[in-house]
Amino acid sequence: MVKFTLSKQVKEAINSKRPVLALESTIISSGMPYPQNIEFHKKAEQVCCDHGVVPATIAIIKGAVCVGLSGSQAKYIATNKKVEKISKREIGICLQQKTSGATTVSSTSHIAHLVGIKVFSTGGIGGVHRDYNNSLDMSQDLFSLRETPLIVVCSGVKSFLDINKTVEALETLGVSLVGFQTKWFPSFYSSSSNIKLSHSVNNPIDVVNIYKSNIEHKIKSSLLVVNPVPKKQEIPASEINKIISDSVVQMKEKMIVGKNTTPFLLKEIAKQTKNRSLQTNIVLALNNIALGSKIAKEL
Ligand code: PSU
Ligand code: MN
Repeated sequence: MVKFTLSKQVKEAINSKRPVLALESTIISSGMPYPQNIEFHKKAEQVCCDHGVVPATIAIIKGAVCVGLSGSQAKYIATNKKVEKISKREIGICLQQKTSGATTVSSTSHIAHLVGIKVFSTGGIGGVHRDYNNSLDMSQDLFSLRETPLIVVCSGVKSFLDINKTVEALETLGVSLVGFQTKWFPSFYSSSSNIKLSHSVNNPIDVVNIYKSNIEHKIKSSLLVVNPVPKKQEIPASEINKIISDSVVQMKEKMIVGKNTTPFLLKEIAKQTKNRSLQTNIVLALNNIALGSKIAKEL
């Protein structure tokens, strides 16, 4: 029998069927620097509470799968350098070695599904990397979306990925994709890309109805809801693209590969934009948490 360490709040909410929203911890440990990461985490929990939803941040702490973190556990994830970025394939390894891991979209969705949580909000999912033809780097997030029946709310994929290939991969893998009040696939820092979506919805009820219908029809993949960053806080593609290409060059020079690429690029882009990208990242993630909370309540 799998053991989970559920916080008291999360346990009570799941038992009494009150709304819960899953949150990942890699965005805290390697997606943002300290202290902005812990401030973000506190705001994230506050947004959930304001909507009457219980936040369930997922992480592995010293060999225990935690769903819902205490203040000190969150601080540990936000500050301890020993905390590794753990994808789905590393859950067992982390548990056996009794180490600590911050969960990505793939591991967070897997664990959320196991404990019966149905809605998960994050910043941007992983996707197909720009040099996929050479590196074969395609995030495990895409495969977990194929295998896990959740509603996942995000702002698309970071524009340092290959957005076209990622959107194709989502279709190939059978992930249901809808834009929230948009007809365009968002590109994380920017509210739009030049990729037109086939479907969009205007309110949380529509999302819930599509999800319920998928479940009734035994569809096992996720429903991915893409929610653009508010226009006021976006960084237009024209401004961010040059910075992204420069950061990708840096990454290649430093020979950064595999799971270190995403954390490196997020950091490098934040440095080059003097933290403007970090502010945008925080705004869009909180916006996704607000929408995820509304959807969780509607369910
Ligand atoms: N998006 C962000 N910040 C992040 C990530 C995504 O805004 O920190 C993390 C997520 O946890 C996502 C992971 O699952 O990056 C993808 O990593 P990779 O490309 O190595 O699969
Ligand atoms: Mn990868």
